[in-house]
Amino acid sequence: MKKKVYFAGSIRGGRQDAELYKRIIEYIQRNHTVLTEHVGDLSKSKTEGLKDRDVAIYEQDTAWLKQADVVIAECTTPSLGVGYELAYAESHGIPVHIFYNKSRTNLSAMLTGNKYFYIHPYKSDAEIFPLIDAIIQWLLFNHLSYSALLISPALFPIIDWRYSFAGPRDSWIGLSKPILKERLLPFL
Ligand code: 6K6
Repeated sequence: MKKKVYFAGSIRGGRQDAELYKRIIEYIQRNHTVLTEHVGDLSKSKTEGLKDRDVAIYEQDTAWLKQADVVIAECTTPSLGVGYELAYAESHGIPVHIFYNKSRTNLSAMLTGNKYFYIHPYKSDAEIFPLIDAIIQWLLFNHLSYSALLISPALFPIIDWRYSFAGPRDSWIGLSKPILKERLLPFL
């Protein structure tokens, strides 16, 4: 299942890490959707854009934030916009993972001190990619457990509890194939 990732990285705060943002975005895009591909666009400078476009940028970015499954932010280059996005995601209950190169920056206490955020200090860029895999695996696992939790009460009336512990060979907690057919059909 494809996850929607909001990648946050500095634009007007400075473009010195834009190359790294691009690599992270491309890595996530192998299997998932990055809503904010432009953050890694190397052709855009920090002075890019007309002020009258800013309202549209704010509205588009906050709409994307609301739909995101996760925010992944690279915060080595400090950015007011990224800081705002992190707080916005927190206020909407979206999980936030923050990466920063600990030899280059001393991250704000407003981020490191907030237990809502998952903070990932790293030494070399290569450490970022396996962590991103783990973050997305965790999201997928949570999604599955949440679906199982929602489905389980629905299964209650169709389970034949007599077979729960010692059922026929083709049954799983009382859900043998004929029982499934007989009891699921009326719901379909
Ligand atoms: C497109 C590509 C480069 O510049 C643009 C036009 N400007 C923006 N387009 C889309 N999102 C933006 C733009 N400027 C800032 N943002 C959002 O704020 C991004 O999602 C970044 O994560 C964050 C960067 O904030 P600043 O304060 O460093 O600009």
